[in-house]
Amino acid sequence: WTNPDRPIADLDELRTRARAVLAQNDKGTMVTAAPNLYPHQWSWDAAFVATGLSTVGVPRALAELDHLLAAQWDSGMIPHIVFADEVQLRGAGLRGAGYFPGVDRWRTERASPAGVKSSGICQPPVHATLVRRIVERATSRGGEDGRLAEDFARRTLPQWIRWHEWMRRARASDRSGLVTIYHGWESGMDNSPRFDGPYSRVHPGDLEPFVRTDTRIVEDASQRPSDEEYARYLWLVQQMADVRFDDARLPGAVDFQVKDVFMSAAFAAANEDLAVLAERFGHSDEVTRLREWSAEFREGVDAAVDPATGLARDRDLLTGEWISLPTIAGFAPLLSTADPALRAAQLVLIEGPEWAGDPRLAFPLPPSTSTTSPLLRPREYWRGPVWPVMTWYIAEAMRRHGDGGRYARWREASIAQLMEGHFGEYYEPFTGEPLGSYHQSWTAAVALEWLD
Ligand code: 2M8
Repeated sequence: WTNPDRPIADLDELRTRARAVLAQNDKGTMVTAAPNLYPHQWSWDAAFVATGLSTVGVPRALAELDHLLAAQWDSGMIPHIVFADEVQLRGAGLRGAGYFPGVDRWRTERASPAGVKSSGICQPPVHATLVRRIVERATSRGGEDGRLAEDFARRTLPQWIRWHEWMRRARASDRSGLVTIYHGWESGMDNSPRFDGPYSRVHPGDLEPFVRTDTRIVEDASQRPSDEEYARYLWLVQQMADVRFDDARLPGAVDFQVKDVFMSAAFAAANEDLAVLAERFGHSDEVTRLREWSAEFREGVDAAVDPATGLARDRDLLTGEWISLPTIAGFAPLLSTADPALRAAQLVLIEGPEWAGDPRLAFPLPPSTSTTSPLLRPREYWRGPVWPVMTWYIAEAMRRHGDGGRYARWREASIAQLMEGHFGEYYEPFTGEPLGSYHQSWTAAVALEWLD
């Protein structure tokens, strides 16, 4: 491939260029997830973006989270997309209408707060983990940044707690310690092979016609989901919109219902982080409940590990079957487990020859599907490429569990991957080619995290 974004010479330049990517994607009130492919605010992207921004300026990082929180539904759900204002986008030379499905397709006008345009589904609840990181970074610096972050934590804690309450109530009231998703988009790993079984049972009926726009931007369509996959994605949106995204009606209405083990592990970790924040910032009455949820989901994730493979499994709720496939989600326990033997076994696996230790890799980093699996598609979105944001999120969880050595090794490999200069959305594991969108915000954000 040709590299119009010339390679990066050193770490100072990496920092400067990563900051420039975020500055260019900053539309004032939101940093769009990517300049063209994703010209809106995405929920979990915003959390990663905010932590990256906090290395540059704490007020802007907090504003990003405030913008997301302003879209929180009455139910407590934080929607997966907050759509940018058309005028704002046009001013920045972008057309939000270029993203499909846009807000009209979601039919959420009654459920979203007044004046807010949002989708009607959620994404992984990584927010509390990253808010904790931002607050700890800012308060250790002290001064005005510290004060602002403390005020932010005090003011917004009730909202983050409502978000977690919603997740537990609407998606895991069965006490399985596993979160239900009604769309692959909720997992954030849209077309991962983990969802192939459940999606094979989704048969679009009378589907409103649609025209994709993503493949106009990522011109090599083989890097994106297929048209068949998109038809299923849109069918599920239609099914949910038809019941107005009413949490109580979704189980009776939607043809895709999966217990998502990675999201559950993110939730376990985030409940502990929220408990720490609640303890520190005047919500100590909430701490016990948050720690109970943390334990419930930690146990749910541990119990989902397949003894045969050592990887954690999702479960198809509609067939009752466990989904045992070698995807990055199988390493969910690295985010959450308190079992040292399970952690040790997973670390051996993830650095072994089927994952980051495969000698054919351009960089020793875990791809989204095992390199030795016949399911691997090295260029296709969540079916094989290496995602820098995943690399950092998992490495950061290792560091928090006291594994600074491994964090340092992954940091070195990830930085080496990013030096080619595109800030790709994802990377071909064997060649290091940047794929998907370029100048992806969360990729720039994790570069800044590595450098902090
Ligand atoms: C991707 O998903 C969106 C739908 O939500 C899309 O393909 O249109 C995923 O990688 C998701 O995890 C991410 O949050 C989003 C924006 O970066 O893009």
